[in-house]
Amino acid sequence: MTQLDQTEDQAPSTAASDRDLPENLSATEPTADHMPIGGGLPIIQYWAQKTLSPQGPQIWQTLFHKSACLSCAWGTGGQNGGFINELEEPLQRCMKSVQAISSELQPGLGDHFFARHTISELQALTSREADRLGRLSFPVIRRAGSDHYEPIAWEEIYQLTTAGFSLPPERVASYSSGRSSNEAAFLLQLMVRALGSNNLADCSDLCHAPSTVSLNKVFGTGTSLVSLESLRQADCVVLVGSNAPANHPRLMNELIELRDRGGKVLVINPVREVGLAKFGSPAHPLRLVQGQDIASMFLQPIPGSDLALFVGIQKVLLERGWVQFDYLKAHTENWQAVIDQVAAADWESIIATCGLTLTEIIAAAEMIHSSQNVVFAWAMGITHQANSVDNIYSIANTALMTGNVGKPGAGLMPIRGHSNVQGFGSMGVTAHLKDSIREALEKLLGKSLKRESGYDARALIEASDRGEVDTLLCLGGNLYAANPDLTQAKRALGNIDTIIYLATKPNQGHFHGLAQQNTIIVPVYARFENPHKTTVESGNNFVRLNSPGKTHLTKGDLVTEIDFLAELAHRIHGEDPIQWRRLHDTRYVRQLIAQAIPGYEKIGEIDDTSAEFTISGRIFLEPKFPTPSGKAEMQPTPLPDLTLPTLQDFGLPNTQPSAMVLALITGRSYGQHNTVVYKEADEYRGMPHRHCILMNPSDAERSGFAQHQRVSVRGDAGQLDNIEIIFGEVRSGAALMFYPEANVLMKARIEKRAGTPAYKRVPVAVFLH
Ligand SMILES: Nc1nc2c(c(=O)[nH]1)N[C@H]1C(S)=C(S)[C@@H](COP(=O)(O)OP(=O)(O)OC[C@H]3O[C@@H](n4cnc5c(=O)[nH]c(N)nc54)[C@H](O)[C@@H]3O)O[C@H]1N2
Ligand SMILES: Nc1nc2c(c(=O)[nH]1)N[C@H]1C(S)=C(S)[C@@H](COP(=O)(O)OP(=O)(O)OC[C@H]3O[C@@H](n4cnc5c(=O)[nH]c(N)nc54)[C@H](O)[C@@H]3O)O[C@H]1N2
Ligand code: SF4
Ligand SMILES: [Mo]
Repeated sequence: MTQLDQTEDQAPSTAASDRDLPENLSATEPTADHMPIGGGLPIIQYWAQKTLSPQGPQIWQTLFHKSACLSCAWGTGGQNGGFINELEEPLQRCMKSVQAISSELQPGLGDHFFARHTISELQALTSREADRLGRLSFPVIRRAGSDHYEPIAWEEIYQLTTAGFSLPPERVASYSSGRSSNEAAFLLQLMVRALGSNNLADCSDLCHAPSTVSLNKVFGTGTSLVSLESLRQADCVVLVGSNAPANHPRLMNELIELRDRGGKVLVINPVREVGLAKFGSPAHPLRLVQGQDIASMFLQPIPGSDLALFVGIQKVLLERGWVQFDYLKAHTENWQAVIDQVAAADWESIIATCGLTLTEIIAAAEMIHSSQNVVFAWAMGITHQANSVDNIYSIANTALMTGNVGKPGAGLMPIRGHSNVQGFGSMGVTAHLKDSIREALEKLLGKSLKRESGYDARALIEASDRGEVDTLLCLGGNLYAANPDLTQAKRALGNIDTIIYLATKPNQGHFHGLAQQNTIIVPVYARFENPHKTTVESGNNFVRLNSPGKTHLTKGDLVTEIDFLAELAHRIHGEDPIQWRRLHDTRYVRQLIAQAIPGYEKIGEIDDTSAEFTISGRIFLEPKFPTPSGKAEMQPTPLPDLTLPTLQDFGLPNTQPSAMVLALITGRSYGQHNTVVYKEADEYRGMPHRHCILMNPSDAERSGFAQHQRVSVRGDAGQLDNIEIIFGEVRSGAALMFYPEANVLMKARIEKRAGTPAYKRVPVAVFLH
């Protein structure tokens, strides 16, 4: 494509390299050498490069701003300053935080940008190129049939949006991504529910929904049962399906300190992620270069088989008399059925399913048994599976059998994704609302609300594909690229009449996810720019207060999420029964939150006290749970069937040479945040660009493939050609590729109870074209 022009609203200090245009991007990329440790010197180099660049002073200023980090849910930053964690300890912010800030500090897109570039042209941009265009700073609309976005006046935006939301409530919906504030989230769901719609899809539907579903079922609570303080008292952490060195870097310091005090870390991951073996943290400068051992034991099961491993561990516990029956009898229900199931499971099936040896399973059980306080933590390797809810049950059962829930230093800890994704759930942004919140909202609104579940993210795409959705408001995110089967996602969004995207930066979704009639992009302020206070919730159940800030986009025409939603709600609902316009005042929103959201009472005083707080009723230091019986309700866990299709099922002859079927893991590199790519290469995995497949060398050689060879990868929804083979420490039979590029490949196989796609065990054929 032709060179895209520079953005016109130049920020005072912008790194020249950041303004490189798409053609030049690859020139600035280093080639990927394999890093021997996670973290390490590249982090310091990145910090130095960014903070000493012309954009540096702005980055520093933002890092010191009293607001929570934009990036992950570990929750660094807040009222005490950008570098403080919830135990008020001063810490560095990780590199990802700088990446996220620097991306929001880009200059604004000029108001003529979209006149100069057609949408067809913009559709050719990669994720990184789209992000590097700069900040959205003027509202634009794409009208039916046009190949351009064009400027639009606010009045018309509100008219079109109000008209869109005046249609039958079952035909309107929202989607959100967990970067916005609690206040915006609360307002969004209140507005949509007051219409009579529960179609509040959220990125958590594609992420930790299985954790919410399963924890609620077993413990009557949907979030982590462990506080950061409690994690500090653990002497063993079982880390399952998480690439924390890349995605939750500050968690690595906790693991380093745990190892330093003699504790153990059991890592379970089909990919031997280098940072999980050894990590160099800037918080421990003496060991930055050579790194610190993280995993005391590293198990690489077959993708999707964790449940079998946990049942195996339980079987060892049972056979050796290590199950804490006193605890089970006193604090759990249904334990006998679970024990019977474990006793009946045969070793042969367990071992065949998980692909680990009996010796490895015994060693894992011994490690858990011999520890005093064990925290079980997990992320997408567990939730992105067709049986993810059972997966989490199996982890919970293991924790309960060893008495590791409901005491200091132990428990269950889902490691959340987006920096406020958990807050969105707490605020009631969900297709499946808890009765307690519904009742509180009914009181607030003075009317009864619909009880049936609405559309979650996948159901929203399916309904749109059937032509059953007319209006969609997206509060952040990239619904298009986050979904499986991008062809379907594009078609489905194309059936919707009106889509309104509230966003800080352009992404591929804005160019591919076009509505049938009107697609509107509303530019919004980032967290640290809002002129009012807001709050967010960390994955450790801690509420952070964000101070007001300023934007560098002084020539732009942006709106705050709160102002947009409050104005829209007022136009849709008038003054009854809530004075919707009062909701422009975030303090008032917080007062409503204090009334409606369980555990959030203290938010009502936060404007006066500035006191951040742990949400009440979430952290369990005693084995008493908010279930009907007060006990944990254990669930049976059937072994999964992990049979892969054959080459023939992919339309290839079974005898085809140089071809094989693999279980593909799709996930992130450390240089991306979800669908937004900041950096093409992943040095830690030795992947020089985004179009690589990480394979086990013995698998490759057995099928006649060589390192660096270019192959085709075919799934049940699409094919990618010219993919470079990179050898890596992936378990035999598995492979890894990057999302969102890989999302063209697969149809969604859905975990039925949670609605979450199985992004981590995607059957694919790899072959020579
Ligand atoms: N830098 C960065 N940070 C992020 C994000 C980002 O995109 N970039 N995204 C944020 C969000 S929204 C989220 S949800 C989190 C995601 O954080 P993670 O869950 O850590 O991220 P993923 O890359 O999806 O994959 C996690 C790991 O699961 C492993 N895995 C795959 N299949 C299996 C399996 O069957 N069993 C086991 N045990 N492991 C398996 C993969 O090898 C990988 O190491 O990170 C948050 N933080
Ligand atoms: N194959 C595969 N697919 C996956 C996954 C996977 O591992 N594999 N992971 C899944 C997971 S865990 C998740 S969470 C989803 C992520 O899905 P989403 O949350 O929908 O996607 P993001 O890429 O995080 O959204 C990024 C966009 O959010 C906007 N944004 C950023 N900050 C703000 C803000 O403050 N306000 C507003 N209004 N907008 C903002 C910007 O425009 C940016 O381009 O993807 C899922 N899809
Ligand atoms: S660990 Fe997460 S919250 Fe903490 S600084 Fe890094 S990205 Fe931000
Ligand atoms: Mo996520």
